[in-house]
Amino acid sequence: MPGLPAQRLIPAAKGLCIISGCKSCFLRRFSIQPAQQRKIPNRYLGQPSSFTHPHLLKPGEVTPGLSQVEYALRRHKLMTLIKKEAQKCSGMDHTVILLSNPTYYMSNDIPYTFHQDTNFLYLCGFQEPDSILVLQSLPGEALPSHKAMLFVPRRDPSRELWDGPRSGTDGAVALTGVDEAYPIEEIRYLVTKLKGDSDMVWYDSAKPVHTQLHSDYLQSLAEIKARSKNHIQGINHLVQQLRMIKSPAEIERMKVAGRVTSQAFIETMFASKSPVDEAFLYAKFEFECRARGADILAYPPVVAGGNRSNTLHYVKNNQLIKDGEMVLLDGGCEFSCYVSDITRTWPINGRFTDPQAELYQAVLEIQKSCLSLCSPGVSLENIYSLMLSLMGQKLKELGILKKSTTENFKAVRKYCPHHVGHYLGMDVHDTPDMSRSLPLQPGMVITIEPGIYIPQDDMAAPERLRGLGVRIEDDVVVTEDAPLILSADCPKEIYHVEHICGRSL
Ligand SMILES: [Mn+2]
Repeated sequence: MPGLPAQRLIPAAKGLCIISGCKSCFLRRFSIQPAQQRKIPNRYLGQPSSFTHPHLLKPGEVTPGLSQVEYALRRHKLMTLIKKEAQKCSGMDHTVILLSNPTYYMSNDIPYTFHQDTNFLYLCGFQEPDSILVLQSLPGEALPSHKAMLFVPRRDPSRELWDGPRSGTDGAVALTGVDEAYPIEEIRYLVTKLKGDSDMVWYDSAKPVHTQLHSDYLQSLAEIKARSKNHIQGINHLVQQLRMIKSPAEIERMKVAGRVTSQAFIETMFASKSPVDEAFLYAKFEFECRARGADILAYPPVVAGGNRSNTLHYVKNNQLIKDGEMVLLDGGCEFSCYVSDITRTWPINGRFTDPQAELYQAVLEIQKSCLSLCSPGVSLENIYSLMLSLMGQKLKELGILKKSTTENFKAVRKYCPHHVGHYLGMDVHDTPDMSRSLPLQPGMVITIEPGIYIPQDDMAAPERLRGLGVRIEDDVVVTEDAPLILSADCPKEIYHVEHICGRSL
């Protein structure tokens, strides 16, 4: 926490370290730090800071747009949830353990671009691999009072020569605002202490995100705790519960991601020509996102021309799109930890044929009806049911299904095998363990993405529609009033799409 009184750093124990119980450790770890030492160091850290990247972060921000106070509040809310869950185990001390991601390698010693585990990132904003966040209830104080600690890689000039600067313990504290930080190896002192019976450990031992850190430090703890009933519990579902509802600062981040992606779509539509390689549109879309400040694409985009749009996760993106065909582009970017996920389908030569326009308009009308339902109290499952029944009607009007099939959802699902949407946030399929039956609440962000897919070889469908696939996807914030469409700048009316594409002809 910023501005946390320095005295809070002194443990209640009488001159002994609460982790290992040793006096030298206490002197080193819990000495009162003058406030200025918690200022951002005047040098490069393992991630952008307001000192090195003033164009990205303001003073007091951990990641762009998100302050130390915001992160501290998230940790406080998590401990409040734990308090509710843990009522039956009164008198116990609670410790939350979250692991960062490891570095993944493309080959030998060539790393992929590092991407942080989003639960870990959500709670501290620290962007380095091989780190652990620990939240520990304070002895003698009621939850949610706690101490936040980061265990991070030591500074190491020989490694930093290759990988770039590390934040170190002082940088980690100053940057994130956690109470304390230690070199990663020192987690073993904490683990030893936690083996006792009065400690409840909140840790996802069944599926650790960093298997090396787990086996080096936490496996024995997880095994001991698993034997004593109720002494270890998963934490993932509680973090996801918090992540479902976005704060105003998070919504602001997502607005930027939606706006940037919409602009990238417009530029990509504008650059459409026939014939064109799917790879060209892929590269154009990525360039336009990153040129506007996006960190990376949020997922491998689908750039599917013609009949390939009927392969839902088509990501090869290596075929030529011919004159007269449509392209379906499902793409999004990550902009300072938050993502977008938008789909548009457009004619590559700038003009819809009659059958293309017929199918496109049907999907657009279904999509708009679904959007109008995005209000508090309605669930994604409710919207899905509406989508299936509207789609049944449209498929009959198009001559694809023979009879009105408002109840025959199985036949409809053949033409739209996926759900109407999902939660969106730091991950594309955000908070995946949260049920889609939950009533929507203000602050939730979802996608609405109906599609109708008619494969080339579907002899049951009218010939004019075979080989066409259309999906239209927007990102939506649920509010007390009308839903806020984050991708509103991305054209989707037929006249608008033709206007944008036509500019390049
Ligand atoms: Mn989606």
